[in-house]
Amino acid sequence: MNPLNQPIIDRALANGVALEMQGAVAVVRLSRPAKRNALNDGLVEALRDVFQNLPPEARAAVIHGEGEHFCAGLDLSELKERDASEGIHHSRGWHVALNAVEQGRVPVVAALHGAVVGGGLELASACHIRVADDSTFYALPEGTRGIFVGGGGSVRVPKLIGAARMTDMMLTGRVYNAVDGERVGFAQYLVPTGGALAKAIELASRIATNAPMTNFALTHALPRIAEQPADHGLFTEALMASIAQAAPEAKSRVRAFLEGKAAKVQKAD
Ligand code: 1HE
Repeated sequence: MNPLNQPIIDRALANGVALEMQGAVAVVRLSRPAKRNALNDGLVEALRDVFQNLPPEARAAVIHGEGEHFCAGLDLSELKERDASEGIHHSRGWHVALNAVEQGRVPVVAALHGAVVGGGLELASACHIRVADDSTFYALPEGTRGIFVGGGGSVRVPKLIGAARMTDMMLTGRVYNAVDGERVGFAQYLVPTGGALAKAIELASRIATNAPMTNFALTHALPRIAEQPADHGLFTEALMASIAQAAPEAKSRVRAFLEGKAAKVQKAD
């Protein structure tokens, strides 16, 4: 840990976000269980600060929630009488924090259980991989509370499940259970109740062994390429591919395979 970052990490903890290193994996915990990890302003700022100041040794991160739920979304007790201008800045503050998760230095795996609702689902959607256990449920109660998503949900959630399903969730209050949530694309992994954190750490530990340039390409280049017109995307892909291939780590990994020293791709179970 860079000692200069310690005051930032201590302040984040006071605001409900704990950071612990497990090898090269930064394990970030939403730690406000009495309020179901509802995201108040202090907690959103703490998330931003932690992801902007991860220790240099971090090569991947996991985010999970303490208690019975991942996250109950926006802290509704802070939903004051904001005017339009204040509302814009509040939403933009969430965007900065969740961009710090999505566009930070390392891939982030979310370990989900219980409620993943409202802003909690927006946070989960900003992660690169989602592991859900059987207790997980997904909802966007903003629709029934007379508000709209403001933490990037209208950009990120349709990328996972499509705009039609998100519209349905918000218009009708539909809640997806863990099995259907994996089927529609919220989570890439579904594990028995209580198993999400261990699985997420296992995946993050594996991700941490990738060449850093590969992880960068997947978290920073791929999302942009996917949104570019095909011709621009192919051009960007060629640039990214050449940069990744040129890295000494790529050359040594390819050489190891050709010399029979690296693992083959195994048939899936
Ligand atoms: C809260 C919040 C919260 C719980 N803000 N205090 N999000 C929602 O509309 C979801 C609201 N929460 C719930 O539906 C339920 O709390 C849960 C399904 C998540 C969990 O139920 P349960 O039975 O385990 O807990 P609980 O008894 O409802 O809540 C425990 C305490 O947490 C209680 O406070 P207490 O002082 O009475 O003990 C609750 O009031 C409190 N609590 N959730 C404030 N969300 C950037 S825009 C994003 C917009 C949104 O996210 S809107 C969706 C908001």
